[in-house]
Amino acid sequence: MKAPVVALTAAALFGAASAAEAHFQLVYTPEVMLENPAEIPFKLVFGHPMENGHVMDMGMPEAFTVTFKGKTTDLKDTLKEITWKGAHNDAKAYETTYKVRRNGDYVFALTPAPYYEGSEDIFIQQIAKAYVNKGAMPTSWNEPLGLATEIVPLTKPYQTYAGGTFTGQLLADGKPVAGAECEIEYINPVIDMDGNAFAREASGPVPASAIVAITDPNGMFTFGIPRPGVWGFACLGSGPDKEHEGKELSQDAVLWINAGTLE
Ligand SMILES: [Cu+2]
Repeated sequence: MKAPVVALTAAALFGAASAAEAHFQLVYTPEVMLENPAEIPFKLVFGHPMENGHVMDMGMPEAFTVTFKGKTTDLKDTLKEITWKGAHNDAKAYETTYKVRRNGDYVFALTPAPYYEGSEDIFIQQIAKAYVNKGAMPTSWNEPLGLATEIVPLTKPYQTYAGGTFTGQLLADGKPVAGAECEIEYINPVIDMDGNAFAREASGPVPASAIVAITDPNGMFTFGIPRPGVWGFACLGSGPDKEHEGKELSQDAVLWINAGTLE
């Protein structure tokens, strides 16, 4: 009779932890500024990257696209289900690869299936964007994609710096969203691309509570980037859809940026 007790304890722990930890929908590829044509790998994982907390099962995403010079290509059929090994548990995630050939900005956008969060009795859907550039030639990184909700970068997202800042504008149905809470995290554990895993030990510091910025009347927020790495912004509940299967839906906008050093 020991196993059920252990399972219950783990669930209780995760429930308690998820109140303090922020969920982030990862759209991760290790190299975001390419010099040469390359087939780049993507891992789509739903987790708690700063605390290296538990990972959550993803359903088949509603959409995964890449937009290059105004043309959007559907990549959903290329997605493969994988098992992602978190520091504390395993979860269903997805992977794919994409061939980058031409110079310019590639904007990847994921609309995941709504995720049921039992501890809050709500659904969460984090519509997430990530950027890759080839040839150091900017093309469209500062243009909105027209997603239900999205963060539009006003700082080049694949090339920001620790000690510098990042500014974004939060939109829903193309209009600025004022007063939204945006949680901010970085990916703390090392990502094992071949092993589909977060490293068990996360080396970086974890703040005592969530880092948060509130959007101004024009939907803008600015964040001073304290350390290099991959930083994520999750603006909560900004999307137009508020309900899924009769329950509350938090339709969030997520954006990933890459911060280096300039020394
Ligand atoms: Cu959580």
